[in-house]
Order: sequence, then C-alpha cells, then structure tokens
Amino acid sequence: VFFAVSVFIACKTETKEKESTSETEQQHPNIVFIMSDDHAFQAISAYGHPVSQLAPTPNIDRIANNGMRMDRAYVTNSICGPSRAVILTGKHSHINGFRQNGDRFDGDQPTLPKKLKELGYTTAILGKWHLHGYPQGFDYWNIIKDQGNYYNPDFIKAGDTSRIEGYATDIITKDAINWLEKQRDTTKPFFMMVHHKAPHRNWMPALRHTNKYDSINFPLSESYFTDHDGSKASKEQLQTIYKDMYEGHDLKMTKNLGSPELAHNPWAKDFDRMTPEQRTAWNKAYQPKNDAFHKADLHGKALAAWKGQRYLRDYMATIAAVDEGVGNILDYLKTHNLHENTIVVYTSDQGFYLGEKGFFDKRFMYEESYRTPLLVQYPKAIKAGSHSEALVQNLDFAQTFLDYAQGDSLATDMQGQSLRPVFEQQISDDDFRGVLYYHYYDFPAFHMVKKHYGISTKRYKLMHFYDDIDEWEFYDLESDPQELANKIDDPAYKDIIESLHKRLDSVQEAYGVTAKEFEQASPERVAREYKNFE
Ligand code: SGN
Ligand code: CA
Repeated sequence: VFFAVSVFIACKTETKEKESTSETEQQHPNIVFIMSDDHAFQAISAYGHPVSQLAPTPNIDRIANNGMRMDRAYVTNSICGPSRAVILTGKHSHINGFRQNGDRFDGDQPTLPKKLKELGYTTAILGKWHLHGYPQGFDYWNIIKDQGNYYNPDFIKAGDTSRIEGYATDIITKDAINWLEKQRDTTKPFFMMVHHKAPHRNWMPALRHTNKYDSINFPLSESYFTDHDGSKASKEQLQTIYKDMYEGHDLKMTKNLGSPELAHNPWAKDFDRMTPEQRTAWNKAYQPKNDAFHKADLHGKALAAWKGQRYLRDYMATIAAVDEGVGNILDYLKTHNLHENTIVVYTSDQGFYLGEKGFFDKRFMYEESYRTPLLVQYPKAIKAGSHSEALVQNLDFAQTFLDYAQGDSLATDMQGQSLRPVFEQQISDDDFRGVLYYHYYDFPAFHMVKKHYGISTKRYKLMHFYDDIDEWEFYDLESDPQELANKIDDPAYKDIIESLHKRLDSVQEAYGVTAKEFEQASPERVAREYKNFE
C-alpha cells in the first residue's frame, strides 16, 4: 500500500512540474481580481484599524505580506454599479455612461476584459455584476442576479437563472476554484474577476460564523453620536445606524422575548429563502442573544450603542467567509505553481462606514467611503511587505492590467494611469498623482446622500453638494482626519481653497466634464423620495 501511495504522489508531482514549466514560460502574468462589496479598509487587519484587530483577516493579509498594501486608494464614485463600470472601462462615470445604480451599462463599449481577450487571455467573472444586461468579453460568467442574497442565491449563467443552494460567498469561491481547475483554457494566461456579494447589507454571516464575534466588544467610533455641525448634507442623510437600520432585516432583532419572529423586516426575501434547516440553525444562534437583549431593556444611547455593536459583529462575521475564500484561492495558486506569475488584487467596490459619524453605507466623499482597500501581490515584480501612499483610484485598474499584459497601446482613450510604476517602486508616491476627482450622482435614492463632486489632495478635500442644496465643504485631513470641522469659511485657509477651486476646474476640463453633469432632480421627486425612505 505504501508503495502504491508513493507512486501515486510521484506521478502527481510530475504532472505538476510539467504544468509549472509551461505556466512560468508563459510571458504574461495571470490576473486574479478579487473584489468584495462594501468591504471597509477598517475591517482588514493588514490596515491596522482597531476594529479589524479584534476580527483579523489572516488570508486577505497574506496578499499584503506577499506584496503591497496601498494606503491611499480611492474610488471615483462611491457606489456599486458605477464603481464596477469604472473598473471595466477605465473611464469616469460621465464618460462610460453609468452614473448611478439602476443605470444600464452599455456593454458594447470597449472594456478591459475585451481587450485582454484580444491580447490572448482567457477571461471569467464570477459573482456580483449589478450592471444589468449580461457581461461581455468573458469566456465564462456566472453572475449573481441583481443585488443577490446571502442564502441560496439566484445565479445567471449563459442567460439561465437558477437558485443555487448554499451560502453566496462559498458558492462564488467554489466556482472560482472550479474554473481554475477544470474550465479555463490552460494554454492562455487568465484574467478572473471574483466578485463577492459580502459584506453588503444585510450582513448575514455563514451558519458556521453566526456567533463568531459575540464575545468581542468592538470599539464604536468617537464620532458615533456627532450632530454633523457644518454639513447640511450629513445632517440630511438617511444612513445612521441607530435611526435608519431596520431592526429585523438589518439588525436581526426579534419582536419579543422568547420568539424568533423578526422585528421590522420589509424585504422578507432574505430570510424566507433559507431552507427550514438553515432557518432553524440561524434561530438557534440568534435567539439567546436576542433574548438577552430584551431582558436588558435598553433605551437611548445605550440602545444606539447596542445596535452599533450588533452591526459590527454581523458585518465582521460576514467577512470571515470572504477571508476563508481568499485563502482557498491563494492556496490553489500556490499548490499549482501559479503563485509566482499571477497578480492577485484584493479590493472592494468602495469603502464603508463602521459607525463613523453614526453611519453605515457609503456614497459620501468622506474618507471611510471614498477610500477603498487595495492589496496586491505579484511575487515576480512586487516587493513583499511593501506599502504605498500614492493617490490611486479604481479608474487605474484597467490600464494597470493592460500594461502588465503588454497592451498599453489599447488604453489610449482611458482616463486612469497604470499603477505598475507604483507597485514596482519605480516612482516616488508623490510623483504619481497630485489630485483625485470624484463625482457621486445617486440622488434622490436610498439613504438620500446628496449629489456632490470634488477633489482631494493628500491633505485637503474640497467638495460641492448640490441638487436640493448648494453647499461647499473643505477639510484639512491633517488636523481633522475625521472630517468633522468644515473649514470652508475659515480665513486661514482662504488661499488654499482658492487654489483648490482652480485645480478642480482644470481637472474637470481634463476629464471632459460638461455642464450636463450637474442636472438637478425635480423638487417634487426629492420630496417624494425623502418620504419613501423615512
Ligand atoms: C441596497 C441596500 C442599500 C444600499 C444599496 C446600494 N439596501 O438597496 O442599503 O445602499 O443596495 O448598494 S438592502 O437592504 O436592500 O440591502 S450597492 O452596493 O449595490 O451600491
Ligand atoms: Ca458596494
């Protein structure tokens, strides 16, 4: 028996080695782009934020340890569909045409996957799409329908929708491994986009993680109870944890002591699609903690703090499965000798609030939602354990990957910059880019964050909120990293603000922004939507 086993192992090693020679001979790197939905950098332990230190992400951190951690990575428009459209096209929302969720992506336009295919890559996308219509430019796609569900989600593959039993994050990971293992064309370099649904609202952890952080007390942000002085847009948003979260749907709170019946749960679908076995296991995990809550009889700030704590525990527990999935993919690359010649990126479609300013969700140009995590490994060219403070944006991915695929001539009409010199430390962080441009359009809509645009440098940020208001905000991140003191009228900053206005004008001109971008919704519609979401 021993002999048979060792022969088997020897054969296996031989095939692996063969594969390894052909894979490393291959000139162009493979690209694995892993993007989660709403993953705050504060929730990745490699970034060192206190919340993440209590709920570490050891596998995602492996990418930072093997490569580079980007500390100043941002999006151009902090919301799901628009971020994905920017990544696919390498163009700002006003050029690619997808400005807000609900828009329809023009799939006929040139995109990164189409160009990579031209360059001889085999391409796949698995998981969240959220651009309506079907993906183009991918040899294989299996996407979550619409926003998707954590349990037993519907997937669309080759135009057919089917419900897949299981937990969304695990299904997506499995599909990714399966494509690598069995489906891809191994004669070509590959580009695989793995787009998780997690940790998007309503933060439902896998059954194996439902109690994972119950004994952890996460620190609540110092600005949890701020009253938003100096920012009318912040005062009028509807994304405050203790005011706007639905007690059943979001916080998994129950109506009464001893009953599993959920409190306010307007979209019953998230729980109703669980199998009876899943629901029973879920209730078993949540009932004791919900009963303890009823007994504690909390009110006022204590109740608000409890809600923040419940949110953080679920949010972090939802990430646990993402982290495991990242580990599985990294292990696969390692054991199949794909580690050296594969660029692995981990990022999110935008940042997220973990209670800063009292918020959840995203949308604002304030740091927590404007910034996004970005970790990248490519052992061949990126130094292990490095980090960068260059101002980079999701706008840059397309050109970066084309650069590595030796197709930068295909990127001439794109608006980003290849990150290759930053990744490979051939340029100093400050020489890469001086200002970033941002524009958010999704108003009036869910959470009622007003339309705004602006620019930021490493230290300063100038933004204009418009539509049913007309307000400018200016922050000095050095003296006010939490952006709580709007200094727009402070004479000490007069010259700086003036020069930022000029830079904003020139950056808008350079990116081809026209007057059409600043249209306002009708006041009737705004009033109606405030009512709808309140
Ligand atoms: C859903 C969420 C919102 C979220 C939007 C956009 N509500 O509508 O909280 O802001 O998606 O998110 S939910 O209770 O239905 O989940 S995005 O990631 O798609 O942009
Ligand atoms: Ca998102």
